[in-house]
Amino acid sequence: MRKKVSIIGAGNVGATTALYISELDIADVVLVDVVDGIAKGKALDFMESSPVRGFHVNITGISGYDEIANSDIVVVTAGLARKPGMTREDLLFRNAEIIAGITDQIKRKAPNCIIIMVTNPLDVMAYLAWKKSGFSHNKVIGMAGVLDSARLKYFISKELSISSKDIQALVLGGHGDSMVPLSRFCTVSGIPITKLMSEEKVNELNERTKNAGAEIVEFLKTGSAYYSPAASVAEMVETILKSTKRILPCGAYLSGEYGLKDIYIGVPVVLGPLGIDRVIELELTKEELNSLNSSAETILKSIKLIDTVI
Ligand code: TXD
Repeated sequence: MRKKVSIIGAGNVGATTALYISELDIADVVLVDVVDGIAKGKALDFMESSPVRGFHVNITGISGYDEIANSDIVVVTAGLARKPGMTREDLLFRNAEIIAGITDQIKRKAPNCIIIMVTNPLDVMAYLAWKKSGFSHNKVIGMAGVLDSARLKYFISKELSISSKDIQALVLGGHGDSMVPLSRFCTVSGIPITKLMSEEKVNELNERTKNAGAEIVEFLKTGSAYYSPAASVAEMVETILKSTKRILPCGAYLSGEYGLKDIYIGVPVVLGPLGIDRVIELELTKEELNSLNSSAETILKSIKLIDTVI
């Protein structure tokens, strides 16, 4: 029996994730979108590329939830983007309603799956999905750290004119302005990054990483990044399905680690076949811990705001 990954939301991130996962040839993919025909049309289009691209898994597109039954993983990318005149809080409420509804469906139709949350505001939506689903917290995971770290790795590779393959970079905290890139843990083939570039350059690349999402939005005007987010989701899916137990930065539930409780936030975890195997707790400096705490404060504030939906 092939593994099954369902993706809720067949927009930019959802559809591209479906494509990357299919090309890995590791799981059948079910693509769901509330807009009738979108998922079906894209799925059929992908399948028609299979003879050329050489994958054998099946991609199905639907507008209901029956087909997500028995999914090993459900990736949630559905939601709204901020429109002109809409505040971040408006967006928070609208997406919270959408995610609450979707989580209900997941709970009913795929009660044994692992949920990977992608919708923004990421850490808050991951918390909401965990709470609403009643799943154990190791089975609800947020995707952000893999993307943020990938962006930092790319900037470092460009700066040093070297392969990004040998770069290890770690970004913690919430997904957004408050993320915490940890240059102390950033290495190139074991060489600390600070031995290869000046502190100013490190800071500059950290800042660019924090603004990387906004940098893309500024170019695209009508949407946000999707190739790199989708690639990051696919990496998490592959890690889970192949049981490789890699350490990846993910949105994880904390119950005391880093001095934080009852929150989802980006930290390094061992990602196993059952979801988050364990959270890796690093010893942080006072300054790093302060940044993580202020990131956590922002997330906790938003969680409080959607109390009624939860
Ligand atoms: O690092 C990260 N976590 C992120 C998060 C990186 C990139 C994008 N990030 C967030 O993902 C972004 O802020 C959004 O909240 C989601 C999805 O972004 P995307 O760019 O894919 O948005 P689109 O193209 O607008 O697609 C959203 C789709 C669209 O087709 C809607 O019709 C659908 O979601 N949608 C739904 N599908 C199913 N069920 C419901 N209820 C629903 N509501 C909307």
